[in-house]
Amino acid sequence: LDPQEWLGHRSGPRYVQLRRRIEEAIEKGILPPDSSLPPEREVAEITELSRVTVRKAIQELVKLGVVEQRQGSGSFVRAPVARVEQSLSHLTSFTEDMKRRGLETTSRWLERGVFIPSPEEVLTLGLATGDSVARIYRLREADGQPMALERASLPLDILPNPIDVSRSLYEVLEQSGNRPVRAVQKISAVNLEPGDAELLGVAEGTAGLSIQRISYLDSGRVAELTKSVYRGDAYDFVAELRLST
Ligand code: 16G
Repeated sequence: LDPQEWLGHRSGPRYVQLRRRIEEAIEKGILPPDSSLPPEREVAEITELSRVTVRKAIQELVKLGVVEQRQGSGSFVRAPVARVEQSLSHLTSFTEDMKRRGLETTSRWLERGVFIPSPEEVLTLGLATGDSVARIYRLREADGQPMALERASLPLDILPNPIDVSRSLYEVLEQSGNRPVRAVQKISAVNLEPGDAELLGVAEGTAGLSIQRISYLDSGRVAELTKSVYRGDAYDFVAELRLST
């Protein structure tokens, strides 16, 4: 490859030019999903760029979620994400939703324990002065692919031992007779913040869906306040509408 062909007609810093060139190769299918990028040294030779520049370009692609680095075996083009259609008419758990699609749920734990509640938690969960709150904060994955970040808060008498939740929160609630039967959900558009984007494996500023769910027990009491961020590139939320009579 002629270095001019890589860089000749482009502007901007050289690592950005190289990054764009690699992005183009991916878009055109020259570098298909799951294929490996040539080693840094080789790219440097072909392009006549320094290895520092090549490394910087690849690091940018990693940050953008286009490329992933696998320990010991180099950089690979990430396979595009599969979109999931999620019904808004049923009160189901993430584990149930993924299971129905034949996908396995895993969670990366970011926080799980008993905390002093925020004013919002006190108000929404109807806590009394001095009450603590159970919090579970997880990155939810489907077949290993990050899908959503979920921050759930529950009154302690509904979830006395947050540590009991090793897989499904709703399963634990079900076992103690505290499975919510109704929920109100609010969905808003967001641009993912850098930390959240990194956890979800997408580029900073990517579109996301922020979802707040407040769920209720049969008694009418609030069981759960969950604030989630779903990947905008992975989810379609679908609701069925009927003519009101
Ligand atoms: C869903 C719910 C979340 C609930 C979780 C329980 C939304 C936006 N969120 O992801 O409120 O806490 O399911 O899932 O639908 P689990 O039983 O698999 O832990």
